[in-house]
Amino acid sequence: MDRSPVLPITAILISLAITIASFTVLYYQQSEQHKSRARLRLNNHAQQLVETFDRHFSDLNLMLQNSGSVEQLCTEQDWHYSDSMLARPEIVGVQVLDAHGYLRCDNGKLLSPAPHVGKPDPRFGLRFVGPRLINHYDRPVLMLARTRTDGSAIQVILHPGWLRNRMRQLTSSLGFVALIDSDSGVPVLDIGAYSLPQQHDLFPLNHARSTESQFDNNRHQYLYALPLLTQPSLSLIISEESVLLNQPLTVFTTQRIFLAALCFMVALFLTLKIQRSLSDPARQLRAGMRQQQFINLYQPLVRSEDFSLAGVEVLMRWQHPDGMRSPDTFIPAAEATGLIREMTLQQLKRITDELASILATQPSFRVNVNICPPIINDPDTVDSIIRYKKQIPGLVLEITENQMLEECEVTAQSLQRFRDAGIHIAIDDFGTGYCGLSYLSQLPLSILKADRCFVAAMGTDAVNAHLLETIQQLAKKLNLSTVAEGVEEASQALKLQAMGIEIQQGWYHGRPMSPEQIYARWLDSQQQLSSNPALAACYG
Ligand code: G
Ligand code: G
Ligand code: MN
Repeated sequence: MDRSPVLPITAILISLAITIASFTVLYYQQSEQHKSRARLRLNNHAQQLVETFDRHFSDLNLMLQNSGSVEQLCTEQDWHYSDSMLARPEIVGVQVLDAHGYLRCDNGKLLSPAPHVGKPDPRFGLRFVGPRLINHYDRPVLMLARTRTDGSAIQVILHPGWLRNRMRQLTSSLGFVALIDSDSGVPVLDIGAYSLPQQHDLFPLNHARSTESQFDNNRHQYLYALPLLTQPSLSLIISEESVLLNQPLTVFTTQRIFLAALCFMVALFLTLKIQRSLSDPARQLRAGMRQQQFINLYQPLVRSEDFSLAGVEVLMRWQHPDGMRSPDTFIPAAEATGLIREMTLQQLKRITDELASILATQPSFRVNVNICPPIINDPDTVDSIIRYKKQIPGLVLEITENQMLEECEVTAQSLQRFRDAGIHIAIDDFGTGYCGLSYLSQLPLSILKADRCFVAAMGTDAVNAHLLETIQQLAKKLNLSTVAEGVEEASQALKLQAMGIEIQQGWYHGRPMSPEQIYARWLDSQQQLSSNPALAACYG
């Protein structure tokens, strides 16, 4: 049977393919996770920084709200207010403006005369100003300011270094962090190379946004931006080079190698198991039976005296998708698995279908079917075969001599039951077995089919040249009829005729053929009979 596909090399290749595929999927998933984690980490940095700024700004807001009047703040007694403000690390200056726009004191120092710097913004609430150039400061400053109910305002100047320090080292040198104007995206304070996506609709920014694309600087970057809660006109924006975020994982880690090895072993185990079950002979035979791939061929059995068609030997073939298979390739497995029983019953059913018209018109038409010990030793199958006697009146069962070796009580009983049912038994390949001859007289047999080697030896000077005659004499003594197999030449056919052998079989008389061919052959022989009434009377 088909044991060839069970080459472990295919199983290994399949398992290897499965392992590589799983490994790739796993690696791809882990890299994707790795990438999204890198982005999340950046987002978290930004959120934490915004929280820090918000915490400080909301403290300042409270302090600006809960301060005294301009007069109180700018008298020497209350300078401790400025001192407490200036003690905070994020503040470098505190300025008090009166409602008319005069700067009344700066860092707790009364200014006299007070310079006019412009009326405070009439809107309440914390506001952010800057970067702006102010007297005494040699560079633009960032301010938080609040206008109070009396129209006066307090401005605190933020320590740019304090802000910058917090924003430092959150990205690589290729990325940047910036405080920007939420409406326009113009940076107020930035660390790194500030740039924006080439096409974007980020501004005005009123909620957290992220995007990844080609930036104005022609680099591919990831960006995350979110407004401050305490000061929504300001947003924090953080950006990093995509290549750095997408840095590939190490391909072979101990964990992944271990998983791959495990996967390979499981895949190999399963593939071998599946292969084994697919190439299981019983499974293949059953599939063949289900798909009706087993067919009958019929080889003519002819009468010696006139070579007219006396019947057929039914020979099975397997029309496998890979090509026609001869019985030697599958009968042994069918016997070993016991499937031969079902196959033989199906074969008998096919005979009744294919030879229906012959069987109906010529009940004496011989139909030789090969059987084997698993059939003989199973009483149910014996029953089933016996039931076919009605539809196939000329049924003859062939069993090889060697199979008689396994002769036992059951065999004898089964053969007797066949005999009682009128089914004749032929000994196939007679003369080649290793058993004695005693069974010939003990078992209910009808026919000896002399092995084809005896026909082949006839007329030669081989030692067995005359054994066929001996077999014929033996058969006569035992009241058995003789069939000669393997007749390949006219000279052999004529010799057998002269010897008085009843039935001949062989390529000379016809090869195993299809039901249609055997039917045509039978029609021919019927016509010959009808043109010869004397013969017809004999064979009717
Ligand atoms: O047809 P071929 O010469 O390939 O047959 C080879 C052998 O297979 C023969 O000895 C024949 O007895 C056996 N064989 C053929 N058909 C059947 C069958 O239907 N059942 C059994 N049991 N043996 C068969
Ligand atoms: O063992 P059994 O008699 O069942 O075998 C029959 C087989 O012998 C057939 O399947 C057929 O293929 C083969 N056979 C039939 N006639 C001839 C013949 O004339 N010569 C040879 N060599 N084989 C034959
Ligand atoms: Mn046979």
